Amino acid sequence: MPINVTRSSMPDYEEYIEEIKDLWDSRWLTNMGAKHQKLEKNLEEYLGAKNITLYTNGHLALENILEAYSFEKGSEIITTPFTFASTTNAIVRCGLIPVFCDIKESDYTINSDKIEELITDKTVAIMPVHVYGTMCDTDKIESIAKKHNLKVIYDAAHAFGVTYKGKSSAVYGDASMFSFHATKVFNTVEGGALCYTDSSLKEKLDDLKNFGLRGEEGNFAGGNAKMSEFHAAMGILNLRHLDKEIEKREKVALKYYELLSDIDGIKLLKADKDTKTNYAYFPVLFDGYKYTRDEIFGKLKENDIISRKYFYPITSEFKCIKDNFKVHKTPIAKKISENILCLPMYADLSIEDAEKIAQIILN
Ligand code: T4K
Repeated sequence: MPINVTRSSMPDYEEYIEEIKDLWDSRWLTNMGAKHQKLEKNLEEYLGAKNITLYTNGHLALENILEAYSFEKGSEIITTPFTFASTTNAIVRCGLIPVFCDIKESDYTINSDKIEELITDKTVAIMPVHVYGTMCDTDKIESIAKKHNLKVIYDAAHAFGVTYKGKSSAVYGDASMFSFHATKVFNTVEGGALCYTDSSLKEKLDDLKNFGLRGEEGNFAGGNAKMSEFHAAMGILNLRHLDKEIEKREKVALKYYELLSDIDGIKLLKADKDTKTNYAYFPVLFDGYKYTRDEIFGKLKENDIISRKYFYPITSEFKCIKDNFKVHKTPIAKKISENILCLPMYADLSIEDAEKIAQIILN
């Protein structure tokens, strides 16, 4: 069995069977059933979020929040190209224009010092990404947004369970999207959620994910992005075990830090003092190391260890983006993207395997 970049966390088989047993009595399998409601409530408590709406995946959650704000088509959203395709695609698929801002070399999140120069009279929102679970410069971003009357929608796909300055990642900005995909720290197989400050959006978001219907009335042409009861059941159980899973991830991270810190040409990402991280990913930057990122990737692969180049290339270099939009140069994002590698990181990764991975990189 290869060692993959991640491995889904799952509850015990018996625990899951016990949790879904009652679905065979109720035959209520989807459409905001009892488990959906329970998971929403449990998440609200866990995250300390004021409003939460569950989704079939994180991507549709992003599209729905953009739709919920009813931005005029052709409006501009300032965002980062150092992210998964989903962030940029959500903007484009909603008929909006992505405006790419460079990232910081220190933690790979959007460079808030470069946002203001990108604002035009068409700008309606900023969509930064808490990449790898590292929180963005929320104070600065939100003060710029306030000054220019813009929304802040965080792509918090990686930041579930992270706290920043003592508060949950879910409470920053106007809205945050979490991904509950199988590869995430907390998963519902596929799934996602929006947390948002404006309670009046609740009805709209509930309707957007349910064809735009309210009773018999079709108020607008919504889609279908509902989370099923089987997925919600997975979430209820995975949430129960989440803190333990994060503790186990921390042990793996500490081993990597021990073996790979202070090596010439290797840079590790470390949470700052204000952030309690979830150890979602373990990115390593090879900048002037004796081997390139691609050589390390290949060497690990020869040993059946599948690391990943998250996020290469930057999304602004995708054909569908560069052929259709004006793309600002983002040299830091480009450089990081060409030199970064995410090492295997998951709760059940053994310390021996983490040591083996580090030794391959060092030798
Ligand atoms: N914004 C950001 C910043 C994101 O990173 C993402 C998703 C989104 C938005 C959108 O959220 P979702 O709509 O997905 O909820 C994966 C995930 O599919 C994707 O969710 C994630 N980001 C992205 C960073 O990674 P791939 O194509 O790299 O996944 P894949 O299938 O190669 O899997 C990676 C490894 O994970 C496998 O080698 C083994 C392990 N794995 C995978 C699956 C599918 C498991 O252990 N279990 C599984 O079921 O995209």
